[in-house]
Amino acid sequence: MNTKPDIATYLKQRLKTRFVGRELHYLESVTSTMDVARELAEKGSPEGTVVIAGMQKAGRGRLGRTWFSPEGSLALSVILKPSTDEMRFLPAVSSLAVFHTIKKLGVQAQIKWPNDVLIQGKKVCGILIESQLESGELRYAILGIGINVSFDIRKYPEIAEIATSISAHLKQEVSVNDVIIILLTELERLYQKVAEAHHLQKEWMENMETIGRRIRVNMNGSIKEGVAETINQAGNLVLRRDDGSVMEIIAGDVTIVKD
Ligand code: BT5
Repeated sequence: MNTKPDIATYLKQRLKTRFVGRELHYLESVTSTMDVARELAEKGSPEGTVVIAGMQKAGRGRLGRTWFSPEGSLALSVILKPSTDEMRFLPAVSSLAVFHTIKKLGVQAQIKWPNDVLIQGKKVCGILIESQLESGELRYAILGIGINVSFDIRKYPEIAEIATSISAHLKQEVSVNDVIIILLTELERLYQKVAEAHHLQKEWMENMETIGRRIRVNMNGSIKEGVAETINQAGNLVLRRDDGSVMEIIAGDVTIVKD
C-alpha cells in the first residue's frame, strides 16, 4: 500500500485517542477508503483502524450513488467491531461526532435522519456504514465519513445547489488535518458511550432537524408523507400519516415538506 508516512505519523502524534487511529493509513488518492478499510479488516486489522484519503476517485454514497471528495475534503473510514446489538447506534454515534466537530470549529450544524449533517439546510457531510456479518453476527463494520471541509462546492454543478462546506461558513480556509483530529477524538468519545445509549439517543434527537416536521420519505421509489414523530429505540424513524396511522421507517431518503 502506498501510504504517506509523514502525514500518517503527524496525525498519530497529535491524536490522543486510546484506540481510534492507533493504526492509521494515509493515502494520497484511492478509489474509496471503504474498499481499503475492508481489505484491512479482512486481514485482521484491529478495531479503530483508520484509512484516510487525500482524495477519492470513486467515493460512494448509499445505493451506489457518487460521493465527491476532491482535495480539501475529508474522506475517511474506520473499522469498528461493536456487538451486533450495538450496531444500531452507529448512525447516532457518527452523526453526533460530526455535529460536535463542526460545532468545535464554530459552526452550528443539524443532523438529518438517518445520518446526514447539514449547515443551514445544505449537506456538509455524508456517512456510509457497511457491515460484514457471519451467521447473523457482526464481524466488523466500516464507518465511512465524508466532510466538505475546504473546497469550492460551486465547481461541482451536480451538488452546487444542495451542498456546502465548512470553509464557506467560516469564510476562511480550514485545515483538513485539524478536522480529522477533532473528528476521531469525538468519535472515540461517543463510541465509548454506547453502553449509555439512551443519552446518545436523546442528544441525537435534540439535534435532528427532522423531528416534528412534515416530511416525505422515498423508500426505493415508494413515497410516504406524514409527520416525523420520533426515533424509536431501534434507531428507526416513526412517521405519523395523515390518517393517524403510524409507520416505522428503517431506511429511506427524507425531504422536509415546506408548510
Ligand atoms: C452519503 O450517501 O451521504 C454517504 C457518503 C459517504 C462518503 C464517505 S467518504 C469516505 C467513505 N468512502 C466512500 O467511498 N464513502 C464514504 P447518500 O445519502 O446516498 O448521498 C449521496 C448523494 O449526496 C449524492 O447522490 C449527491 O447528491 C450528494 N453528494 C455527493 N457528493 C457530495 C458532497 N461532497 N457533499 C454533499 N453532497 C454530496
